[in-house]
Amino acid sequence: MASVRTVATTPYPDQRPGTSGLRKRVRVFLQPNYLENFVQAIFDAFPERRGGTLVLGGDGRHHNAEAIQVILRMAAANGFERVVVGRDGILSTPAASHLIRVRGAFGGIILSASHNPGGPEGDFGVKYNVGNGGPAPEAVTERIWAISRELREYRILEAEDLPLGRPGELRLGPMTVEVVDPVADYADLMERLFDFDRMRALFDSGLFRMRYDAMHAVTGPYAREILERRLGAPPGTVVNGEPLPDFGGGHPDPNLVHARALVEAMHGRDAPDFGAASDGDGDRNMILGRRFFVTPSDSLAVLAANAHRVPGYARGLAGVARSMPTSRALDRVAARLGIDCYETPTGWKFFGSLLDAGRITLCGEESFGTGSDHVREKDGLWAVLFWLNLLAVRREPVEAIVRAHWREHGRHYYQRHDYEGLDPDPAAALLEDLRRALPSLPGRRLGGLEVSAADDFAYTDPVSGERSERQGIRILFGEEARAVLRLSGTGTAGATLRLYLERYEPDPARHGLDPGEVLAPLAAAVDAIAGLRARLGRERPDVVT
Ligand code: G16
Repeated sequence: MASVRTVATTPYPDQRPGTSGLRKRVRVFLQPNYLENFVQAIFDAFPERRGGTLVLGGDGRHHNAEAIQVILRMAAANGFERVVVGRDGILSTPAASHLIRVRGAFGGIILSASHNPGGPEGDFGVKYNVGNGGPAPEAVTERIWAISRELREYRILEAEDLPLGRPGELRLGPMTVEVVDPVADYADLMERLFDFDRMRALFDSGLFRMRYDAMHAVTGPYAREILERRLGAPPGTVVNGEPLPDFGGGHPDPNLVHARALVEAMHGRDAPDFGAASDGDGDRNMILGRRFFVTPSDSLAVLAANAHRVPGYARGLAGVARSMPTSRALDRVAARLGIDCYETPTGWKFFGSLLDAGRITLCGEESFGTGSDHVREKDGLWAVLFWLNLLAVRREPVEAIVRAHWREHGRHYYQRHDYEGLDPDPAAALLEDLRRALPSLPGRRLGGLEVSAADDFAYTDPVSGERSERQGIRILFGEEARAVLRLSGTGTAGATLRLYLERYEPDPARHGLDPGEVLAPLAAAVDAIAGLRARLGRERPDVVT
């Protein structure tokens, strides 16, 4: 009979979850009891967990397999009755969210550092999702952090590793471990939302080619099942489809910089019609047409404007939401549709209450995240299938669809500039000084535009009443332009300062300009106020997306 061991431990001071769970270098997680402490803090935050079901899985990165075994043994020692775990410990983030919901689980633990690199020198992470399938809200993550700082012991079952390679039920002490196919339920859900017959016909026509880059991360098996098997796309449509613990040495972040091979293929002589990619844990997406990049903000707006063409959303949208730094292209669509558009702080967790209350159907972020009320996480492959459904209905190139959208609604030129690996103190001081200067900005002319308002974004959740402050500095130039500055909450090395630039252009004759050129005066104006280059000692951003 397996016995429970109570192990004495010392707290770690640095286990405060960030924008999306606890993310650290693998070597940080390898410190004695580091993982165990955090998992025990999660469990202790929920005394009512006893007898409940936990969903468990991760993106397969380095340390995933070992951590899954530890968490299983700890769940058995902490009163869970059942753990539903993906085969080999694998689940994409959206698939985990779906499983939590369909199983009525108490919650779920997802092991991932999302788009951050993996491998022994890379990153690892632990996220806790609550019973609605979404990331734990801030009140919960703060409670977990408080418990972690006082933690003196954790409980674990003494037992051998379980074989997780085949679906079926296993026993672990008093607990049942149910190993499930990570793909099946999720693929069925996609089949209910989208018009698979029409999408199949698009591939069958022989007039359409697609390239999906799984970046050697978790979505490979999902994309192969859905695109190549259920929709009949030719084999080879999915590239880099084998999940690898180090993502093949790549940086599984689907953007113009890190998904370079896909971007080059989409600009090549024989480019496919549609290109897409997803990230480490499958919740991000990038959408490309032939020689054409769709910004995540535009993608969200286009999906909202076209939702009525897709079966799962044909009944109309209850409302929509975007994170504050995301461009305001979505707001224009919402105004046209006569529905509400909510502006939330960065972090998917802020959409959960709006989705649960039925106030919104679609939501998204500039950080390559788009989703809907089908789960409570952003969903990379879902966004790709939404686009594919749209292409199958409209039978027009991606670029034509986006340009038509701009003609109708105007174009929001948009860029995000990331300054990475900064010394945290000067970066924080820069924002602090800017915060102090905010009252003096309105009325000033900068880069040919007049500042209409400047503030530090604060949000009160309209459903829960929860208040979140200091969520990013906004410098507004009326409807015409906007600059936002904030520190990232997902980095693991130093600080990352993000500058988000947006400029609205209603005139279709001016929709073909280079975003970098359109936004350069705004970037220079921000530099003049905040002193980015001088104070950060950087000539230019490390990544522009
Ligand atoms: C996470 C969050 C997103 C957020 C993104 C960037 O995504 O879930 O809501 O927009 O990080 O956050 P930050 O700007 O603070 O780095 P993911 O895909 O990394 O889980």
